[in-house]
Amino acid sequence: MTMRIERYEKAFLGVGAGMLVIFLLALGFTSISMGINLPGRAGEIDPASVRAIPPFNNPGVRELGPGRYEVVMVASAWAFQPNEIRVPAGSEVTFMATTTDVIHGLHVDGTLVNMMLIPGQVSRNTYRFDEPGEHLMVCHEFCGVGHHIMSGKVVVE
Ligand SMILES: [Cu+2]
Repeated sequence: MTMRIERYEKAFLGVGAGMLVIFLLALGFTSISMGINLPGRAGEIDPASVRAIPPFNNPGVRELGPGRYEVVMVASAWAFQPNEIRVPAGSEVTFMATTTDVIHGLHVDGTLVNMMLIPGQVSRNTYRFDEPGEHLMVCHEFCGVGHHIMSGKVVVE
């Protein structure tokens, strides 16, 4: 009886260890081969004075160089500023975003841009928009009664 319990215990530990190895390989594969990474923590900022601190005092889309753009974005209940972003197809776009009040999310549909915007933190993520089209941009962290209207779009021309 004792032997049997030990054998199952050992098998169960083996399953646990095997799953750990599989998950670590999946993590390595997605981050190295597929380029899926956590958005970077690009810095800290005083959430009360976001609108006075560059570059967030002037949100918008800027061209950094040929085919390279930066979107400086301020989220607040319940809007993104800017809420419409236009870039040419093939552009590499770096999103720099923060929030002035509560936690918001920034998800650009159909892309790998999916960040949390946390008061006091600057979030950064870069994505290449190869195909022309429109991407819905939504807040995916419940942020109050206007959460469902907090949206915008990225237009790839
Ligand atoms: Cu929200």
